[in-house]
Amino acid sequence: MEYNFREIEKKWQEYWEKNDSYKTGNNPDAPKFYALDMFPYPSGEGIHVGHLKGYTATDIVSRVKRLQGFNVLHPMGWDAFGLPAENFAIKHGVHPEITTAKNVANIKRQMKAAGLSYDWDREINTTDPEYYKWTQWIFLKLFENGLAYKKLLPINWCPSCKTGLANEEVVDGKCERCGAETTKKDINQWVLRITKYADRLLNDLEGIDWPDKIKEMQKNWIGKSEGWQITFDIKDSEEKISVFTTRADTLFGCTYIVLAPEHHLIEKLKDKIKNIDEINEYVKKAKNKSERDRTSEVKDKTGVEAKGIKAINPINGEEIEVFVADYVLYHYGTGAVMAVPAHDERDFDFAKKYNLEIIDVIKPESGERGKSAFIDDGILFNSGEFDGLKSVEAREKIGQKLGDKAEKQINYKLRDWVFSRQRYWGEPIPIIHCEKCGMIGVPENELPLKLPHIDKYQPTGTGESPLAAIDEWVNTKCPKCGGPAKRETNTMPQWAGSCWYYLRYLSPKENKEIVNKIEENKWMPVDLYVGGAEHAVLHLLYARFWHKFLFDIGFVSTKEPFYKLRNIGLVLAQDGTKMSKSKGNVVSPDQIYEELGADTLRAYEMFMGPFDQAIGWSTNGAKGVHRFLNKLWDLFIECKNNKESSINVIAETNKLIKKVTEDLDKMKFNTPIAFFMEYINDVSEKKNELGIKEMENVLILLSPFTPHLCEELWQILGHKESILNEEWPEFDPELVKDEKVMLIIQVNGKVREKIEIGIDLTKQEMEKIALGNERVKKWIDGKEIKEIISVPPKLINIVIK
Ligand code: ANZ
Ligand code: ZN
Repeated sequence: MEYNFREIEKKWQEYWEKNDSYKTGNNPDAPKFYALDMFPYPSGEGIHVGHLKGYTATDIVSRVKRLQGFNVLHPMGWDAFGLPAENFAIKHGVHPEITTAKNVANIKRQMKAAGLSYDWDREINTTDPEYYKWTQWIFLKLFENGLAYKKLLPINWCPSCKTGLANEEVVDGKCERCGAETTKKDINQWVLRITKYADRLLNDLEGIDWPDKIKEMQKNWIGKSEGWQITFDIKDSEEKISVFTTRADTLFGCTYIVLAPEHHLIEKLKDKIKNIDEINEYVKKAKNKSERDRTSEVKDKTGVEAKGIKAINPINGEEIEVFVADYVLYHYGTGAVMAVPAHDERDFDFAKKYNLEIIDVIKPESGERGKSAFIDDGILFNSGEFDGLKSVEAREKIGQKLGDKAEKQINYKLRDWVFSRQRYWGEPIPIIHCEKCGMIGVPENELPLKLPHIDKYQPTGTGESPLAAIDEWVNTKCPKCGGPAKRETNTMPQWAGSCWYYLRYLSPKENKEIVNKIEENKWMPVDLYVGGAEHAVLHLLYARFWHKFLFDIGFVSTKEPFYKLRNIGLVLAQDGTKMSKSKGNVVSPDQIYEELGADTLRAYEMFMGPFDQAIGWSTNGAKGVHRFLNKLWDLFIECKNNKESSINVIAETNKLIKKVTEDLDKMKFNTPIAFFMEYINDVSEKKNELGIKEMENVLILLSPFTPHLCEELWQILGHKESILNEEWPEFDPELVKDEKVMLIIQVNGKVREKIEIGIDLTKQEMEKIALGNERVKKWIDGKEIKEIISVPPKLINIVIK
């Protein structure tokens, strides 16, 4: 018979709620543990089983830590501003305020039904004015410190979302949100100076326990590269061309220069350039192309020679041609490149296409070079006095030799963060534009600057947000001179609220400072942060930036916000593809709660496989876990009046404690379930040997995975108090030792080998070990085995002809 999970789960959820069971711990003598989930945006579809995989894992860790005596902070909230919420509202024709509230209520219900142990007293919502007051406050601080500035920039524009985007939000040339191809648009933008933190964002990755993959992605995104800026004179001109190169060692192989189409020298040299009309035509076309098209490895490289001008290679005085080509980007380095076709692939393709000279100057230290560009470091030749030097050394020497024509330089790929959006559903940027005084921050005591409630919140597409149309809101007084002034009408991007939410949980009602200092000292940093890998160079980079800024101005005490990060592997659909609404293959937790129960869902999601791997959902797999829970239920009910366990069961239980504890420490959630299954199978064979103490220990161990079932059985075993008040069991080291014996292997009665084996090996296992043993093989190889006499666990005699 099935245990009545529907009734049991409801009963305990009500009990926990009524008893405030998951209040944040405040025992002054206990160590702390801050377990954080990436908070969801309140989508109308609710959460799916993929979300729950992550939430269950942090829930298990939180429950284990509580049982181990930690004060645990395990909060949840809503990332409710931004495009997803707004797009949902537009699609359904209901104001985002209303849909957001409705969706929050639904997801909260789903979370409670999963038995997640959040402290709901600390619930936060990024759209709550009392919350975004502080988001705006951080913006003001950034502004005061020169880290927020407004600039006319050609930025990425999504024609479908009708807003500007940050570089991080453009993936392969497409809008990260809606997948539309992005274009460029010149807009006056708020930009945050994240580049000032590039070095620290890079170096501090060292001290945090994050997956290598994510660290690598951040490193590449920051893209630090060290090289030289080299100046080329222009023949018969005062103008000069500076290039950035990481390969100064290849300077003798430089056969032409390439300028980005946007390069300012084109305008300056226009009288000298004989084919200026052709160049201008090319420049116009290039400006409309996306960065992706321009830098694509596979696309044909195009360009035009600037006829009539020559550059002079500073190392040997050679006159070389100058091209304008769009594979060189204006916003990287100096916007100009010294082309070395023999050793750079893009230059090689270009030189081949336009029949330009290719001079080899680097050869491999050993072996032959291939036919196309040889891009590795090697040994110099064709390079005058530098011949024979290795690349690394040559870069330094050539750079030095150039004197004031070369300067060491460090470049970053990271760009400043384009921070304003032309959309309604976001935090208003708290700035006032006054004709006399310029840009003035809204005075702190006037925060929050509330987002006005309007009915026409659809994006305009004009490059201005819908707020620009509300005259009463836009027109205001200058806080400095009192004269007429206008409000900034751009809003913040959806990443703003999530940049600091982990701090708000520490003092969710605080209204005097961004975070209460005592609480901050007590809880930071986050000990475990779990979420999807898709945030690698978005949220996870932005939040580190803001945190470092708050550290600099003295509001947080740690350099990094998230000490340990783990990524959730996707839960795929049954057929191994991504779950998506359009394919109709999304598994809703609601349906599983109803059919198999929340405990089964939790345990199954952990059992699916290693936590960080993408694995397909299997309803049969979930049913298998359900059968296991039923089996455990039946067994414990049957044994509830047993007294003491046999020594064997006690030893087995101790081993279980050890294995489960150790694997949970390593964030392994699948193997513990397998251990429980093995254990229950074993003791089912010897029911009268299973005593009360061992059942209790098993229930405590299992309770983080299946809290409802364990509470119920705990009560059935006669306890009045909740299992949450128990302590995590410890094992007796004496009882978990794997016993070993000496196995003697004979061949025709003569001892040929002695080895240690586990005491509980079967006869077949013993024989396999004996026959596979190298020493033994020498005696039996090529011989016919007549008989094997085994006396487990100590003796084997192999009889040969
Ligand atoms: C000469 C050279 C020779 C280069 C060679 C490479 C290999 P990272 O590591 O990405 O910093 N470069 C510089 N500025 C550029 C721009 N604005 N657009 C496109 N390419 C640019 O790469 C630095 C290298 O990228 C530089 O070193 C430069 O080409 C190119 F055998 O200079 B190199
Ligand atoms: Zn003014």
